[in-house]
Amino acid sequence: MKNLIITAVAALLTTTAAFAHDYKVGGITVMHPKAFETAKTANVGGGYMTIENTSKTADKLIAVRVAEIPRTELHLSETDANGVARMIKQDGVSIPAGETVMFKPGGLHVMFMGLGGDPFEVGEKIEATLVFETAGELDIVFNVEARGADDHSGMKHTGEMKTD
Ligand SMILES: [Cu+2]
Repeated sequence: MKNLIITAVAALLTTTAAFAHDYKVGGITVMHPKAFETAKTANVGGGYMTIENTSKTADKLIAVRVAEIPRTELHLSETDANGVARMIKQDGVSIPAGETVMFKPGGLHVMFMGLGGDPFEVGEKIEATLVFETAGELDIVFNVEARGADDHSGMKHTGEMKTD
């Protein structure tokens, strides 16, 4: 009977952790990493998440590695004075001490590049490793979700054009 209770508690904890979809390393917490489904012909997809730094030391996200995708970059979407939107490659993204940084459509995002012919599908999981300057490496999973109204995949993508 005792074993049965322990099993039930373990199952409950596992379920809760999976639902929360958060990841921690040092003072860094990464919340709800997600990506949107992409069209069959899309060559790029965006990754979004919230990163909180509860430590007293500034940190910096310097790379995102994904084994199955040719290249992954950190991008910032900006709209200039003429209303033209473009994406600018970032060498790293600072996560100041005690602050929370949001990666979201129209702003900072992870750019998965070179998808060619292998689109993201709803329910798919993208295993990735985030590399922080101070906290080190953190394995996370981006859940692929249905495309939102605020998706930016139709935007002009200068980073992609430069590198192709
Ligand atoms: Cu981008």
